[in-house]
Amino acid sequence: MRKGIALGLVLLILLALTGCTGKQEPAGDNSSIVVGFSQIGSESSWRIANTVSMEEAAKKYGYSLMTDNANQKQAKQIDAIRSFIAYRVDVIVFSPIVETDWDNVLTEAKQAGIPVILMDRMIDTKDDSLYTAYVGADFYAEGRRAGEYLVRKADAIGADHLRIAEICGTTDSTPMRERHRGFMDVIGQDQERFQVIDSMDGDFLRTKGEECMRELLNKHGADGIDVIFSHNDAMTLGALDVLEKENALDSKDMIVITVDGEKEAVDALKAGRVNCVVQCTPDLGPAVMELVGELKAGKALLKVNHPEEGAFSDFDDLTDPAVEGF
Ligand code: GZL
Repeated sequence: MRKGIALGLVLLILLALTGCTGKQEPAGDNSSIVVGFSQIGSESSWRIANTVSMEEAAKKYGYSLMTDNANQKQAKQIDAIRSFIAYRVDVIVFSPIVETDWDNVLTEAKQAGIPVILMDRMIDTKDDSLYTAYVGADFYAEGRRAGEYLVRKADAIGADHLRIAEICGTTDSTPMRERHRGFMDVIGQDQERFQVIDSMDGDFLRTKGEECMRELLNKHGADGIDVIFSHNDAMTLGALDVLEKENALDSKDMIVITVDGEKEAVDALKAGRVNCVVQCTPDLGPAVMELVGELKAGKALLKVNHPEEGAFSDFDDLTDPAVEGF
């Protein structure tokens, strides 16, 4: 009898020392909760602000955040997700650079019992059990807001035919596909009045926005373009640099519509260089970390979680302090 008690005591002490008493539920200390985060890169001010949002929110919740920067390469994101699986993180969060080719690695995460939260962009999959929730913009609504602004502007200036040049984000990314679709669903109602004369891939990069604008001016001339619809501020600011360097706006006004809402773009709106800024908030960290907490508490998550967003334009009182960028 005595030997049995002694053996049990030794076992208990060993288990306590090695922590093998099963998963410790965090009692106020959340540092045991590890979040693996695969970020696309740092291609724009939006992306940089988004990374800061995730890091600050993880710190506020007390979670350990393992961040990997994929430098715009899907293969690096897949490698990062596999390393998170090997490390056995509690939750994987990632922003898919493009929508396709995620099923294999997300099946591995599912088989490992690690929940996945999509942040910012969606994936194209037939099996939506591969992710637990999506936190990010309704890009289709953003595209519609851009189109609705243009219709309002055309009415205000009495334009009956506007030639539109589109500078697109990363091909096959959710924001590129859905901003385009939403915009076209609005302006496509009146194809006489609104004609998209060209659409180029600027990959959400300021440098490529410059390249696209130079090519558009070479192909169509400033007099051949009435509207620029650019899928993010970085490309828009690059395009504006070229328009101003080429003095292309001396001969005419161009209607410029951009998406994101970074400070430099809102300042350009206030300075009359841009006509409409559709908001896309990068501050998704708090919503993501809230869902991590709910997951760990065993709660069911809402599958799709959109932030509140709007738009600023030259129809607004731009002296209103609410008109500000991130
Ligand atoms: C949108 C985000 C896009 C931004 C770009 O949620 O995915 O990627 O619009 C960023 O600025 O590069």
